[in-house]
Amino acid sequence: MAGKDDDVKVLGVVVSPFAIRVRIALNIKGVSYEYVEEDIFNKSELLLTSNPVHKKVPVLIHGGKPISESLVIVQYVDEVWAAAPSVLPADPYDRAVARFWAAYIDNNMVPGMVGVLRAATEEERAAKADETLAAMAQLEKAFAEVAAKNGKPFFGGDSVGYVDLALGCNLHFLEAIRRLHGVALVDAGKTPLLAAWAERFVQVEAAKGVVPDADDAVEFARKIQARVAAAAASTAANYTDIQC
Ligand SMILES: N[C@@H](CCC(=O)N[C@@H](CS)C(=O)NCC(=O)O)C(=O)O
Repeated sequence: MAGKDDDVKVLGVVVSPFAIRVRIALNIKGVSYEYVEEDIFNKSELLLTSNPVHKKVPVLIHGGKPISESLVIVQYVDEVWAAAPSVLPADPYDRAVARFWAAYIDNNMVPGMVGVLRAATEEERAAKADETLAAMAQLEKAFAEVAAKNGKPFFGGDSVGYVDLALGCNLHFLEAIRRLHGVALVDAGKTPLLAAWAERFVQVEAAKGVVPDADDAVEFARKIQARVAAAAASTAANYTDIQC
């Protein structure tokens, strides 16, 4: 078995929210790792063989063994580098609640957000924006409960935890949506607690240098939109299979 700090590699894409959450988790734990930038439009052999089922980033390769799915990876990182600070709460009930909200983010908020970016029509975009806003309102309520209970700055308490990672890794895309489509999905008017939380999240040391500038997300979103448009115009090529 590999030593704990041996040979840790992350296959990612700079703007990928899922890769970002893994990289921040490793930073929280103080694990040094090699970061390998993938081109998801032209996947490397290493990615294809490391994640043969989904063929997606991120993949964590620890001591030569690959692990896929960002939330699974974050839990693995938390268990392998178990010394504080921990990412998931210690209490089983609190852990279950954290997993619930992380799943909610990936199953409800992220598809809405991606839908806004990939929408073929303005009607579709508005519907996806509403979907995302509804998810944001739920998350605002969840965070209000955390704040009412202990007045802590993060879902994880005094420091960034599992739910913070799950949500915070999307902030650059939320800002890209505001710039590209004028839709504010986290803002001081509608979600004041989350807006303040987002400002704190990007200031966290472990997130610095990992959360990309929204300009990068804008550029990536434009690339995806161009592919969606090309796919709509062509029956021959299937360009829409890339997800982010
Ligand atoms: N559920 C996966 C999602 C990963 C994902 O969608 N990654 C995107 C980049 S943001 C990707 O690799 N897309 C390539 C593709 O769809 O073929 C996770 O949490 O790791």
